[in-house]
Amino acid sequence: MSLEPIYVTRPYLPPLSEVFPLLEDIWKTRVLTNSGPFHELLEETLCKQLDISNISLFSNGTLALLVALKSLRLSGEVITTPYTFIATANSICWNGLTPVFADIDPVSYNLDPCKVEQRITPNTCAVLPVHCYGNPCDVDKFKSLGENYNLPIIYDASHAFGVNIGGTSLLSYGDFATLSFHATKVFNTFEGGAVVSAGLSTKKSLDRLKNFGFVDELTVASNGINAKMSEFSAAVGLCQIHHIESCLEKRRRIARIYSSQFGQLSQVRVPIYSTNVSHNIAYYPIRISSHGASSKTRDGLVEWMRENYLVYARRYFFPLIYQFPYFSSFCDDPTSLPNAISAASEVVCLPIYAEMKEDEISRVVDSVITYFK
Ligand code: T4K
Repeated sequence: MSLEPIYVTRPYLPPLSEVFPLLEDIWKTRVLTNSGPFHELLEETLCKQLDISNISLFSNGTLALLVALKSLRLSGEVITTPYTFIATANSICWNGLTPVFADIDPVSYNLDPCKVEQRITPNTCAVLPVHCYGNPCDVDKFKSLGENYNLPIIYDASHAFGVNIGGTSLLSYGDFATLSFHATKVFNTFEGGAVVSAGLSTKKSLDRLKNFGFVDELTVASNGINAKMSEFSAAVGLCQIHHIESCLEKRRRIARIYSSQFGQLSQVRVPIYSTNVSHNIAYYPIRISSHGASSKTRDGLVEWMRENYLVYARRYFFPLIYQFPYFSSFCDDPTSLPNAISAASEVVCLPIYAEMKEDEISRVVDSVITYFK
């Protein structure tokens, strides 16, 4: 019997029987977009679910980030991480801003606030950390940094849906926290995203910006864009939300299995999960140390898994942002980024998703263990 491939993720989909009634409503009312009833209900539902006060839905996570930055009317340099998905840096450049890369912490893979501080100059206008893999940044240090230097902190929280720290939503930190609801995320609306903002007036300004800048039918007050979420995506989101807790629990269970199996391999470092944080296990990154005499490497493992087990683990995040040709001119000194450079060459994300079957979990486990035998 031929093996089915196992990909790094597989989107959760609610039962179609739960989606159909909402689609029937859309077909009946013909309200397809422009802040329709499902859009409004999803905003309300997410505020309750995520324990936040203000959320604005977007058509994807990239536009959420782009518009959040735009709303601050910034000019100058934004300090960010080189160890992220390309959309983080793209959104900075699309705003006519200059990305400046600071190094990450070698354990959390998140932007290191001390390294950020070293890169602050009079040109710095904001800091954009990413809660990488859903692991919280050092939010207290970033808060002090923002206050001390009078800089807005915009979190790219694309991976951090549903994460709490000390019982508080991680999304409540920063001037903004942006989310992605892409198919590959813990919570998906096919394509989608959101911005969590601290105050209602900020939310209103984001809502105007994502709707061409319209204040009312006859007034355009800002250089807006179309970044609205459709009623279809909002309806899908409303159906997903009922299943999110069970999806998160299933992910945590798989992470426990992986950690117990791979924790014994001397060359493999498994993620460290803090008891103070309710993790969403958006990704399961392992780190393959390339020190010593072993010929086993991260890239060797990725190839082994693909060739022998049809398991498609992914090298998130390799290459680093400044290693893409367009961004190379934004990094004058790669030697200042040693932690990011070694993470990019040693980390691989293993397949993890709520509906992973037992034989799929076993196949991933076997594929890693046999490589290191
Ligand atoms: N900031 C950060 C930190 C991000 O990670 C992202 C997105 C963003 C901002 C921007 O948010 P969005 O604008 O995307 O909402 C994926 C995603 O496309 C991207 O959303 C995500 N980060 C990034 C980390 O990963 P790829 O190129 O790895 O996706 P792809 O198409 O190779 O998908 C991975 C696997 O998932 C496939 O092998 C199979 C499975 N899959 C994928 C899709 C799209 C499915 O089973 N069904 C699907 O529909 O970028």
